[in-house]
Formats: sequence, structure tokens, C-alpha cells
Amino acid sequence: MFLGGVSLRVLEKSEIDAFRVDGVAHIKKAVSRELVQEILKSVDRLINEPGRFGGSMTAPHDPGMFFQDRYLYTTHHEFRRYADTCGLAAIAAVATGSKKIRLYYDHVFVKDPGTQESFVWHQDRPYWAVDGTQICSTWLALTDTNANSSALEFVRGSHLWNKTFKPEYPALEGRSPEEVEKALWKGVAQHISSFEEQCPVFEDEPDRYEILNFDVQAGDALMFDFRTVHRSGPNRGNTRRAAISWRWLGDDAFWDPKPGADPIIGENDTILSAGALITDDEAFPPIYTTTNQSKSNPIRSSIIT
Ligand SMILES: O=C(O)CCC(=O)C(=O)O
Repeated sequence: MFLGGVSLRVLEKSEIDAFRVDGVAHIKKAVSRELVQEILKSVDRLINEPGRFGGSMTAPHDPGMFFQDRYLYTTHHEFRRYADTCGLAAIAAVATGSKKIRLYYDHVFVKDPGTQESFVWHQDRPYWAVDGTQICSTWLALTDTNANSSALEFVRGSHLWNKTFKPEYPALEGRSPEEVEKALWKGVAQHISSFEEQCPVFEDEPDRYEILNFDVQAGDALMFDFRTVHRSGPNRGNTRRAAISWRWLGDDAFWDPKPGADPIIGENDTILSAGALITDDEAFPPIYTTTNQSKSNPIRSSIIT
């Protein structure tokens, strides 16, 4: 159901349970096909004219194309509108038990057929300058996809292990700390070395770890905790795979500006001090707030008001 341009999707109890127990929930038909088509057009424009954090990561003679871009809502008005109207902030509020949801950033991922690049097993937590327990992403499929064509895979329940694995940058494997910092940003090499444990090869231990993957259709979302281990493989399918992830911050999210974290929002970009709850509306815009009226059905009524 769509009202006032905002997508209305009431979360089922089974979806909330999956998010809380498994660390990931498949939200079918999370947004309309019309909105998906609109976002896809913006993604096409972005590929031709990437933002300051965007570009293809595939070498010129390698097959396919792995394009990503992020923090788009600050520079492209339509991406701010997508965050406001997709309805996924309301869903994140219910799933994380938050009254207010703020946007950290948005992130577009495209893999053309034949693309070999993968995202290795990782959690988002060690890459980000925020922390807490009510933080999640909604990865919206803009094309139909499955694990063969690079849909995300997850390690079930890994958000509850109380563990944060070393962040990995496979393309920079074997490079010196100086080279890594030159290619990325200052502080990152030291940040990486401050973690002891690397992500295991989960698929090698099927008795111990359960890997969840989903066949998703354009308009479905995968909502996952920022501590849940996930990855995406090569695109072995015949069609483009495109998605946009919104990173949502709930009530207990706090500013954690560790040196070496993603610099999209740095210490000079926010009034917050380290450890403060996220209250800076400029740097972290509130997208959804629960109203009193919405207690009985937080999604429907608060979006209507
Ligand atoms: O879409 C992808 O390939 C990776 C997405 C991802 O890792 C994320 O949204 O956190």
C-alpha cells in the first residue's frame, strides 16, 4: 500500500523474529515496482556520472563491471527522496525496537553479468564510525537475483556472537600499511591490525555454521543487523544485479569515530563527541519517528501523519 508517496509495508511477526534471531529477514515486496524503476534510472545515471565516492572497481580488461557509490542522499536530491519515501526506515524502527531512525548513508551496488569481484565474509560494524545494538541495513533488490547471481548470503545468528572480525580489503591484500593507507585513508592500516580474529571460511564448516541465502525479486529487501556476517559472490547470471542499501541508526546508536573507519562522516562533520548518542540532525537526518498515535500500529499511523 502506498500513501502520500510513502511506501507502507507492515512488518509480520515472523519477519521481526527472523531479524532478531537470524540477524536477517527477507521482506518480500518491501517497495513498489514503480519506485524500483525510478531508482534504477538514477543508478544508470550514476554509472555514467559517479559521485565522489563512486566508480567501477573492475579492471578494464576483466569481465563484467562491479560499480559502487555511496553517501548519495547528500548530493543527489532524488536519493534523499528515496530514503524518505521507501518506507524502510519505519520497518527498521519496528525491527530494532527504536522510536526514531536516522540515516547514516545510502550505498548502491551493481554487478553486471560475468563480474568476478566478491564481497568476502564481513560484518559492517568494524567499517563504520558508529556503534550500538539498534543498527541495521535494508538492502533493496532492484533486480531479481539469487546467490548464483550475487544476492547477499548471511551466517545465521552471527549478530549475537559478541564478536567483531577483522575488516578486510581483499584488493589490497599483501600491500604494505603505507600502500593500504594511500589507497584508502589514514588510520585504516592500524585499525585493521587492531583486530585479532579473521572471518572463518564458514562454508567449510556446515555442521557448525548455517548459511542463509535468498531468491529475491526486484522490490524485496533483505534487512540485517550491522553485526551479521554477510557476503556476495560473483555474478554468474545473465543479467545485471543492482541493489541499494540504506544504513539505519536506531535509538541506542552512538558516535564512535575510530581512526580508520569509513571517512564519509568524520569528526569535523558532526557536533557529536565520541560516545554521544546520535542526536545531530544535520549529519544523521531523522527519517522516521514513531508518534504516540502509532503505538498500536507503528508503521501505518506514523507514516500517515
Ligand atoms: O551488494 C553487495 O554486493 C554487497 C552489499 C553489502 O555488503 C552491504 O549492503 O552491506
